[in-house]
Amino acid sequence: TSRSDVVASSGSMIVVSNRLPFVLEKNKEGNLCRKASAGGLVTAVAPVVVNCKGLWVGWPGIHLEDPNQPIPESDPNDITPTAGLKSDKVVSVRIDPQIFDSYYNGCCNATFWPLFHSMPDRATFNGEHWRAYITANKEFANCTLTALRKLKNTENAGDVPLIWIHDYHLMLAANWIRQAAEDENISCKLGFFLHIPFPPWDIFRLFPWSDEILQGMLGCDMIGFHITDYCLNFVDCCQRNLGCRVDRKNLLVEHGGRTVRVRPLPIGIPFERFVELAEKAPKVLSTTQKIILGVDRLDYTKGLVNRLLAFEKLLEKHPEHKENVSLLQIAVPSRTDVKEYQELKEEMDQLVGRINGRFTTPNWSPIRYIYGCVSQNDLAAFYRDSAVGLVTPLRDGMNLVAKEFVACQINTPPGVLIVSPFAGAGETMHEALICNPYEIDGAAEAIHRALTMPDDERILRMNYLRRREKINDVNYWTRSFLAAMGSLITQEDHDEIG
Ligand code: GDG
Repeated sequence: TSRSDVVASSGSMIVVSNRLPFVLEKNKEGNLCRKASAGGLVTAVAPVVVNCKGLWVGWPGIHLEDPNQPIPESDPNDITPTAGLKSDKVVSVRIDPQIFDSYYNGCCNATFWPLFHSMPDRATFNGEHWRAYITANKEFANCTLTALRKLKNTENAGDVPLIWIHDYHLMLAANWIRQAAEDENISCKLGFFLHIPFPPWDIFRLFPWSDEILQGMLGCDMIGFHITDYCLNFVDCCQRNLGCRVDRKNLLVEHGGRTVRVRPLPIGIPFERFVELAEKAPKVLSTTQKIILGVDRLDYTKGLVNRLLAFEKLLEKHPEHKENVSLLQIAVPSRTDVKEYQELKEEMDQLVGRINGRFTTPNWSPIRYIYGCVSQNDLAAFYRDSAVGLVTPLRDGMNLVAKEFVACQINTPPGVLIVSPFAGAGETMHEALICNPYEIDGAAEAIHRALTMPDDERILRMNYLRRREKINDVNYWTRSFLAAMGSLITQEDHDEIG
């Protein structure tokens, strides 16, 4: 970590997220142990929490039978950023398994996920799921208060702790935390970040309890979204649902005698880590064909069906690519308990079979489809050695795959990134080829253009893309969030503290 990479919070911090930064599992001997999560978010936020002796509140990934079961320490060989998070810095949230199912699979993933991605036809509206969401959010709020009281009684006492709540699972918690903290005379700052899009008002108001969502979020001092569009949607909803006074230019909402700030804070990736992975990863693709790469959770928002159809159209309209290109699609199993996801799996299996059946020759198959997860090393090698990165969601908060692809483009000439304008990434990665995944012919043409793009144009576009992501990496994002909360410690302060 170079000096400029140091991110520190001026006070202590409590991160609240649906999942802890690791999951608990039973090993062969039946003992609980931690399994670290490798995501960019955890990598960026965990060191800040560890440095400021902060706490992390979240669900541990399994339903613990014994309420007093202690959280195990990390494995001594664990070198991930969460290893520094000692068990007394972790507050694990326990929720009745049935309630958890209605909250998580029901309200979060069958209601908010499709609705916030502007796919209301896929959303179910169910009072029981909503009540479970309220119960779960109350439990997260209670655990956060436990964490706050814990901080008040430690060496950190005296500073104003920052509470950072993550994502659509926890949109109600802030207001309850604020009220209870006020009642107990504990001061704190509350911030929220939404990792998915915030929908326009005419979609948002389809949710029968939409006022409660806004009131919950407005318990914060600052609310962050990836891009300005989502900020404006939120401000709009506050004005139209709740009648709040708002300032669109400065992104402010007046509510309950307070002014809540709203900010676009586009997330980035650990850029240098991906460069390093790409430099070290051994070659795994032994092929003479050019590879078009897709990497996604198997989710209907990611536009996978449209992508396969566009690739089929490419082979139809530009037969010169037959036997010369392959589509490598990695689809990571996700939310397999939800019906929509099981149906999508079926649809993909059939479509891959149909297209491969139609075009395969004795020496070539057009689609290589991996339903599963690959290692970080292999992923970096795929990113590095692909000619085209195909990121075509129908809707996506940001999309980190687009950013990881450009970070790994260390070869000359580099590959070409294609990105959908309906992803947050499409909003900022201007030098990518922008492609509307709804129009299959146009998408096929975009792939053709990427495959035939001259080297000098590839180099120029990729240089710009890489420069931007290198500067605006995930540490920059964390710093920006802390700065927006007034909690960023400056480099000078940091040097003084030593
Ligand atoms: C949500 C928002 C927003 C994927 N396959 C493998 C693998 N991955 C990793 C990727 C990437 C991550 O998973 C996926 O991130 P995305 O951003 O693409 O998508 P969501 O999971 O939907 O995330 C999204 C994000 O939150 C952050 O705010 O950008 O819009 O929906 O990091 O590398 N990793 C490994 N093997 C795989 O097979 N190791």
